[in-house]
Amino acid sequence: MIVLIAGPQKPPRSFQGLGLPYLGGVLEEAGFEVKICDKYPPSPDTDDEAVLDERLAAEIAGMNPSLVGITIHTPMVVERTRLAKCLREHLPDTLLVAGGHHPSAEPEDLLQNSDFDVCVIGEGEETLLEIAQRVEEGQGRERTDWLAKVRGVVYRHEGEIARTEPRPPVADLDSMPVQAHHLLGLEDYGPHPHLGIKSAGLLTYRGCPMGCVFCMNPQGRKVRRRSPSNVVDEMAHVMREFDVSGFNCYDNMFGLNRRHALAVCDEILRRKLDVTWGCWTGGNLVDKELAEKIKASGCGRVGFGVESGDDEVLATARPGFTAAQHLEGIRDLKIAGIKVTPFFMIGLPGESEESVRRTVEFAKRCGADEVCLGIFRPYPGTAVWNDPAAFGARITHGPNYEAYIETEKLSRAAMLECAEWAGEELKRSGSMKVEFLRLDKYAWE
Ligand code: B12
Ligand code: SF4
Repeated sequence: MIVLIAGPQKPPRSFQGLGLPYLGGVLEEAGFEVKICDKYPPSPDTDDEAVLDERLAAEIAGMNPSLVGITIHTPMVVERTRLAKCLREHLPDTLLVAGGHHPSAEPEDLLQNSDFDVCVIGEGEETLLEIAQRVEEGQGRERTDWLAKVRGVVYRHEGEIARTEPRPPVADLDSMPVQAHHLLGLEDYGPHPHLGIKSAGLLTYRGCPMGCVFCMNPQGRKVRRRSPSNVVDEMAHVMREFDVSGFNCYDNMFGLNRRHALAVCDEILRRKLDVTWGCWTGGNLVDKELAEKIKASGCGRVGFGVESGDDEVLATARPGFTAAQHLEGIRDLKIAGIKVTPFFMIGLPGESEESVRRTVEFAKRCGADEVCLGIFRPYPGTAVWNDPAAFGARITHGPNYEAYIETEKLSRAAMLECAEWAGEELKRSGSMKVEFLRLDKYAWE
């Protein structure tokens, strides 16, 4: 038995991650028995996550797994490390594997400061399968020299941390099995808050060549596309099997390859699939023709990564896009009748009072009914984290990868003031709903 853990979230859940269903699908296809845990065991007596971790670990120990894999996002590193400690106490001989954004960015540090045995770097399907097969053959955590032959891992070996050569990303996405949604318990996910209906995640391609300085993408830069028929086969299958009528497409940028995006929409239309879906894009990747096509194929909502309304900030942080292009993209989507939610970050390298004002002007001008504004939190593995000075910024580090950024023109205090002002100013304009997200509130500041 292999147990994979994401979250775990407390119900009600509505956004479903695709990482574990992909991993679960590949393991099941190879004959492994797999369980995905994405929620805590019911515990009406407590909300204390340390207690819940302990209960989850005891429950998993009862399954007697040969391997436990856990997804870790940077802001959750303390919680997942605590869960790994509980698991280690119950399962002294079980291989504990970490994967996802954080282990891909900071594997050495994670291994030095946790009970994990192995970090899988980047896309996990082929690497986890190989590890599972070796464990099945009898390899374990007491002697880890066998891991030297597994590409794409960092692992603990005789008191040292060792890294193997990188594994190339999955080349043929069409050959992958359908994600194991049945392991996720898709039945008890609630409606998607933006689409308003029960929906599943979807990827039509992987990889991103864009190189935004604030991004770390385990999929790497090489773009690999699924064939449109393979994408729509999966949509039809998931709708049939899981009583789902919507999809949240997590493609990094829908429309990055215009021909591919058009072909996916055409395939949905050709099969007359009655589906509602949402996606993410940016710049002018979606033009008038594509916007009309995605609307016709059921897309009701697009999250739009603008980030800044200032061209200088964009040139540093998000090369390849200008504010005018973002405006054009949003306009084409809106004209096609699609609900667009632009996302902005205050505090990217180069930010100043002036650039924040431009962002606010952009948000007012773009005609969105709803915008989402956040303060930029730097994450490990990104270009700006690795060398903030190269982008004219300073990063102050706290414990557990908590960090904030200052630019040449804005101190932390001034940045917070500007962000508050931006949020208030947009709310005052009265023309849109404003969501203000903060992932950078720290006790140590
Ligand atoms: C859907 C989603 C969610 C969902 C589901 C989360 C989940 N279980 O995956 C919800 C809404 C719950 C969520 C919440 C959060 N999320 Co989120 N989320 C996403 C989103 C949009 C898509 C994820 C996805 O399914 N990708 C597609 C799959 C195929 O890729 P993947 O998840 O990377 O998985 C692959 C590899 O990473 C690896 N892998 C992943 N896990 C594991 C585990 C093992 C054992 C192995 C071997 C390999 C492995 O193999 C997978 C297959 O190739 C991403 C953005 C993005 N485009 O990736 C953000 C993203 C992952 N989230 C992010 C963050 C910060 C969060 C939150 C911390 C936000 C918050 N404070 O609330 C929480 C934390 C959740 C938690 N409890 O742990 C960040 C992570 C940044 C970072 N450096 O860590 C991202 C990148 C968004 C961003 N750009 O800021 N999220
Ligand atoms: S933020 Fe999006 S567009 Fe930029 S590099 Fe990351 S995935 Fe690509």
